Amino acid sequence: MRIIVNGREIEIRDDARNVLEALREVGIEIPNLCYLSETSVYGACRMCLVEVDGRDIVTSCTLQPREGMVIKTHTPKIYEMRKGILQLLLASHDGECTTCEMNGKCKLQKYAQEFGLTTNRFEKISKKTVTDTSSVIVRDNGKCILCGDCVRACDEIQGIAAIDFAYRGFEAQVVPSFEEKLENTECVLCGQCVAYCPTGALAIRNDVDKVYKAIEDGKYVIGMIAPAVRASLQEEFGLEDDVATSGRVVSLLKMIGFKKVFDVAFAADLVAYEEAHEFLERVEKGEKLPQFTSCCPGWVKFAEQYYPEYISHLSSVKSPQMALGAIIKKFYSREIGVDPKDIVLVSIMPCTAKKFEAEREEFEGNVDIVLTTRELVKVIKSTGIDIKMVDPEPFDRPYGLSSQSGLSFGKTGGVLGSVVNVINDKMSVKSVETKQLSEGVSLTTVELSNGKVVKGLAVFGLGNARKIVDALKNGEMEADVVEVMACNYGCIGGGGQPYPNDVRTRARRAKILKEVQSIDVLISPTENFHMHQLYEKYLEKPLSHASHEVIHTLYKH
Ligand code: HC1
Ligand code: SF4
Repeated sequence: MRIIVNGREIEIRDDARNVLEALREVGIEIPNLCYLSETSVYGACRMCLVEVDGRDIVTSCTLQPREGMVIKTHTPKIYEMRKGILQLLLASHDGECTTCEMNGKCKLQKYAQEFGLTTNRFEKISKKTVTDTSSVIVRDNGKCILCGDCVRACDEIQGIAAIDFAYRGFEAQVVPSFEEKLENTECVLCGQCVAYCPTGALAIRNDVDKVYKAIEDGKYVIGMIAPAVRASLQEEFGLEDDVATSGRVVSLLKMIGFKKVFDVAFAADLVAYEEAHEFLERVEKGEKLPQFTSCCPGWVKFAEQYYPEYISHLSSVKSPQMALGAIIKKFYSREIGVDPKDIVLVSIMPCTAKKFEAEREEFEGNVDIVLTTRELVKVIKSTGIDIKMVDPEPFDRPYGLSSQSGLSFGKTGGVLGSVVNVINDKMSVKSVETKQLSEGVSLTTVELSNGKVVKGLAVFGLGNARKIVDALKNGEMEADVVEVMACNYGCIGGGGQPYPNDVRTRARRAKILKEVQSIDVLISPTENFHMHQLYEKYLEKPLSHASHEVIHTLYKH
């Protein structure tokens, strides 16, 4: 379809959702504060105004494009209107930018700069707002512009609706149910509301100071880095295609006092190996099927809340984060002769719910501090060291080796694919076929040589998970093993990843992770010889007593 935009003829997609989306795709970003391409259109902020056919001024997010339409995106009148909207928002905004998590990334701040708002024609009004700094997710409604992005992300993408608008008019605010602490509501701490918040009204608790305190106290500080972190960190340092960023981080963390840095992808190999054996045992016994993955803590809390009948179906293998933590504290401490109490284990994750996971009673003492990718960025930037100039160093042994499968945990389908790879190594497999059923749901069919078929589903987004689990419950769908990741596209879209966390950025992260994987010579978890050494030394074999004691758990809720 062709339309005329600012006097130029432009070709746009025929089935574009609206003018805002159509123009975004051809490089014209119309200012907006409440538009999310993955949720319903809200039309609240009124920033995305355009002039149509020389007459009406309307919101482009609600405007359907049609052939020959004549649009102006930036007239003097629209410029003034947008300025007025921004001034009104700023009049009731706390304006505490220097201490805001979103400083430099905030859309309101960006537009205030771009529209030259050094003064405000409206008087500053202070309103009573809620702040809660006690949770993993920190809320500061003084910065909220009531765009509703968080509300729609939680309701429409995650299918939870743990937060919503309360009160009316000037008193309106976004609050959790019954104004409780988020942890005490149905919130699963996935952080997707934070990822979509355009200002800093929602942020993640910052635990960086705890790391420096541990170093200062002379603790034996060990770092461990999640697979998805190496797909996103580059964005903050102009290193877009760098496959060695995690190696540079290993080196930098050593410079500031970390004694060792291990790879969580090593533990991902171990978890997949163990989970595959657990699955085959369940098939043999004909119990607790389908088996659900349990490495995503947001999904685990979701399953506990809404599907208690399936808790026993969750894999009892701890997540790679908690499994590696337990191994380091239990076995590695002996090897280095350090009391586990003197080890401080710092896990670096793309995920906000991982902070919550580390605080769960089931995993007490396994991991001490969890930093998100964004917190790691702060650590790196605050050193003043140019990460581009740092020579990459390999992860430390014995927990530094991983396969392509272990790395693939960082994006949707990775856990399922790794489990399938282990099954493939153990039994004779005739064919493996994966097909996309819908956005966020794929089906992998494994045909064994004995004629049996294993069906695996990979699901991302908890709204999708609810649909799939309901379908499994009602017998409308069948599966033997199900991977669920709470965030869009899996951990690469985690709530602790750098801003923005949009569709385009996630696609780029998936590509980088693939490139990082491609330089790995090991393909399947079974090939990870350091994992086998761990079995020889301590764990004996998959599902052994020792393995159950250290890297399995029982979800009690
Ligand atoms: Fe994930 Fe996992 S893949 S959950 O997304 O199983 O956070 O990256 O570290 O534990 O390995 C996150 C990522 C991560 C665990 C692994
Ligand atoms: Fe909803 Fe996730 Fe935000 Fe909790 S963290 S309010 S579940 S989007």
